[in-house]
Amino acid sequence: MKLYYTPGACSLAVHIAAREAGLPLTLEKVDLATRKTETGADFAAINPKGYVPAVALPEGEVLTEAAALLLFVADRQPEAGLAPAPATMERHRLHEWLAFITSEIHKGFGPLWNPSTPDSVKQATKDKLAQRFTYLDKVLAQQPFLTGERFTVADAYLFTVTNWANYHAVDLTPYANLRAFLDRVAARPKVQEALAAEGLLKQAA
Ligand SMILES: N[C@@H](CCC(=O)N[C@@H](CS)C(=O)NCC(=O)O)C(=O)O
Repeated sequence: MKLYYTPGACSLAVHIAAREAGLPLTLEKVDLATRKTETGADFAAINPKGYVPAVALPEGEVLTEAAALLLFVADRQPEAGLAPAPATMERHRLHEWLAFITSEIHKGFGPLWNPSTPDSVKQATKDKLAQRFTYLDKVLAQQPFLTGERFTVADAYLFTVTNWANYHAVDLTPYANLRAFLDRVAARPKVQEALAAEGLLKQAA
């Protein structure tokens, strides 16, 4: 499968999940400003919604939406254990986390990416994110990953979007458990591979 991605964007979650699953993956970078891919293709013709992530499947279909893609990746390689079995309570909990991350954290950062957002709205956005991070910090005080002891695709997603705090001076200092979670996920070899492939690892001086 081919992942259309932009370095560090929400597509990174799908990238991490695919590597964790051991799925064969090719990457095609998208310039969101020009809507062109690195091979010169018109991205709007690939995903008319105009945003990453998008995955072109070997069968010829293009699938979009981070949460849907994360479940797709997990289900394509169930033995990797990145999602509980369908129709179990554990699976519903995973859906619950994916919906929370999409709507409260991923889109919770939305106004901070827009240069025309007034400062007052930026501050209100950060205040709301702080409430969500406080909640996550309490959950992660009890367990290493969102659904418990096991890394799932929801952790790849939370890792990706919480790291946007670094771009927007959102202070994560109060959330020791959340910061420990970010370190725990960052230390995973497949996560390091994904970060390196997207050019996101700092070079040693
Ligand atoms: N609803 C989509 C939103 C994806 C999204 O926000 N993508 C961002 C990068 S993280 C993007 O490509 N933004 C460019 C745009 O919206 O034009 C999803 O959940 O996958």
